[in-house]
Amino acid sequence: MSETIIPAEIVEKDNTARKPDLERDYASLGERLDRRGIAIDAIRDKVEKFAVAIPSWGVGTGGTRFARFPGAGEPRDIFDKIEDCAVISQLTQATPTVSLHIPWDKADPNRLKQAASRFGLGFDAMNSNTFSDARDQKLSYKFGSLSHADAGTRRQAVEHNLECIEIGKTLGSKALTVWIGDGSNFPGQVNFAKAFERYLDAMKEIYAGLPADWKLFTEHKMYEPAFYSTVVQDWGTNYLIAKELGDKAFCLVDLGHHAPNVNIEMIVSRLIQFKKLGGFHFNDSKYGDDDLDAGSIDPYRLFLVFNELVDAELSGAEGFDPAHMLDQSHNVTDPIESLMLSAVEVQRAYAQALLVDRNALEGFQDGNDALMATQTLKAAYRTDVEPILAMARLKTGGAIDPVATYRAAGYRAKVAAERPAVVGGSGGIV
Ligand SMILES: [Mn+2]
Repeated sequence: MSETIIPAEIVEKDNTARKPDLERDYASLGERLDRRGIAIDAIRDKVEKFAVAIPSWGVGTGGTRFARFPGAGEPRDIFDKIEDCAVISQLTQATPTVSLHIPWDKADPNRLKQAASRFGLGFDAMNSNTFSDARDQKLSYKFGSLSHADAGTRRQAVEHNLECIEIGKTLGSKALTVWIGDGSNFPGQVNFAKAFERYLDAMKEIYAGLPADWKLFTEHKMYEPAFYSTVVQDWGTNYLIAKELGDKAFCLVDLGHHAPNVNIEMIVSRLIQFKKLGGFHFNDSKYGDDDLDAGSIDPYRLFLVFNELVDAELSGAEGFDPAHMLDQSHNVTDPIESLMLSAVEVQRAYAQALLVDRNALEGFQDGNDALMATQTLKAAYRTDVEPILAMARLKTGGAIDPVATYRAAGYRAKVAAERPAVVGGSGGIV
């Protein structure tokens, strides 16, 4: 039995007060879904099994290029971060793993493993960092890392990724995510082809160090920190990388790493079709890579992404097993609250996508009935699945209303007293 941070009686008290209403809402929704030929318990069972990883860096307050306004009781180190992740997991029962970032979270791997297993947490993908310089680093990444013109700098970046794999092996991680800041700020600054060639050569060395049962994820990003070109610019480049490297290499889709209005759900479909979808970094955006909370701006787009994922799941697409992680920046909210609600938003999109009448949709598609095809998606999207999500949490020991329970527990005030404010601190969103 793993330890819980929020006292069980507080969760129990809030759940007891909310349970009668939830049961009525669940029964009512069940009846309506039944009329559509959907068994509510089957949807709830799937939701219960759905998991999304929490990035260790997400529990700290984020910032912008202008400023960072630290919140109270911010985690001081990776062990505090693991405790915050344990709270999110306890109340939502949707986030059983933590994704570490090296070197930000560097610590004795055995101690890390012990700290996480205390709360029943596991480790998701390892994230390397060659987009900023660590304190004791020999060569700078100011002008790139895996694509750097200097062989010594590339070697150092490769070694760092291999070290991340080594740490991950001890932790029980099964994937390495590589995101690089490499690119250029001026036309002519780098030779596109040569830089990409150097990147591919370096990635091949990392890939060679990957254990047989691991996956390698590469993440594309169209701009920032480089503002004219980036080496891993778009999903096409990302696909080429995964294709060049081999069967263990997959593309990671960060929802914020595209130009505005890009049809991300179609990219997802393409990557599934060609067996290269590795997984997601969920967040939302309005103007660019805003790193806002998942589902906060355009929940319909999140639903449409899940519509593709559920389509693949139900059709038994070969090798389909995407990783889910949140990757967002919490600048004005309590990160724990944002992450809990974001995990729920991702679950919500999944549950809604499960409600799509796929036989009817196929018929409308074949019959060129555009209006009814799109209405079929809307019918699923418009369904308020909150009772399903809440019931899944209640059944698995979570909170019916995670934010209400979290606030009732006074966790933030408690850790604010224990954790003195850190000056500076690491931020960073990849
Ligand atoms: Mn990301």
